[in-house]
Amino acid sequence: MHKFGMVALIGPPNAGKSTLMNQYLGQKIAIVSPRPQTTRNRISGILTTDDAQVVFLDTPGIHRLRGRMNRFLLESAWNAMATADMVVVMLDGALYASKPHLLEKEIAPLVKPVDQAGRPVIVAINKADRLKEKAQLLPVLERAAELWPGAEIFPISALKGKGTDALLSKIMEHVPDGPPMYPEDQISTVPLRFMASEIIREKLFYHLRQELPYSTAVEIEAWEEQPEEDRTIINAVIYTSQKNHKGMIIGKQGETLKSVGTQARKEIAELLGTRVHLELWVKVRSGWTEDPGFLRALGLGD
Ligand SMILES: Nc1nc2c(ncn2[C@@H]2O[C@H](COP(=O)(O)OP(=O)(O)OP(=O)(O)O)[C@@H](O)[C@H]2O)c(=O)[nH]1
Ligand SMILES: [Mg+2]
Repeated sequence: MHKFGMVALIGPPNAGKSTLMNQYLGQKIAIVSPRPQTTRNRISGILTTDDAQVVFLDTPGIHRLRGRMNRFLLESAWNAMATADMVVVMLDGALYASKPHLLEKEIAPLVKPVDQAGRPVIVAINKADRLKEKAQLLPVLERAAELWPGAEIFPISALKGKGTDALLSKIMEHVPDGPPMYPEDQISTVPLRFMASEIIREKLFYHLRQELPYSTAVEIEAWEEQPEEDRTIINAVIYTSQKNHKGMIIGKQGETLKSVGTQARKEIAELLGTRVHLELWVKVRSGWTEDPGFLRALGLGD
């Protein structure tokens, strides 16, 4: 017998959803940062074993922010749940162990939609490695058990890969029978161009302070493969919605943009297995976070 199914990873921003998916796939498919609202698209990661194929759907963190882009982000998380055979709800256990009042606030927007989706639920309480005493997780475990009665609950560390095997075994129990949908060496349905733009966006999260990364979007403008040179030429535009952010993204004497470019180029080269020539431009595009056409061009929403 062979199994095939889709698993939606849902949870508040910064819970570790993308980290868990990368951990299962053994490589970075989804970008990760220490700041909330890193993921903006639904990103698939395909795990193929001898007798099963599981498609993880990583989703944007669920929050209550306003604005069109945020509505698009929520939409893609809810659509992932509707598509999936089951849902893994991920919570930052370490955060709620130290700040219990945040638990209710952060889970409030997701409880009802998860119930309404009517899919089997497993709860992963993440970042257990941050706690000296596992007992500190008890209040979080108890609340999760109240909210999702009957759901299996797993304390894990997505980062260190602790408890993740047990979680995967339980996920597999819920995966229906079915033939594989993808070739065994395919690891995502996300195109390489998009992955490259995400790598650039990730570097912006690490190099820019405060709200700056949230005003940015990255679009690949040109992509030329030159196999005889073992080289890929990529031109990318970093859009910002704020005029006064442009200079900060470029940095003094272009330093910030240069570091972003250097780090992104190295990682994109690893991804493509060729040398990469990366050119970055920064452009102001006022109001892009409210422009549905542009948001769709970035692949946001479904
Ligand atoms: N200590 C520790 N840190 C973790 C763990 N899992 C994730 N992190 C860190 O938590 C931060 C957020 O991780 P992400 O995987 O980007 O979280 P996310 O849920 O995808 O966040 P959004 O995309 O914003 O919704 C990163 O700095 C991760 O390295 C864990 O198990 N232990
Ligand atoms: Mg993420």
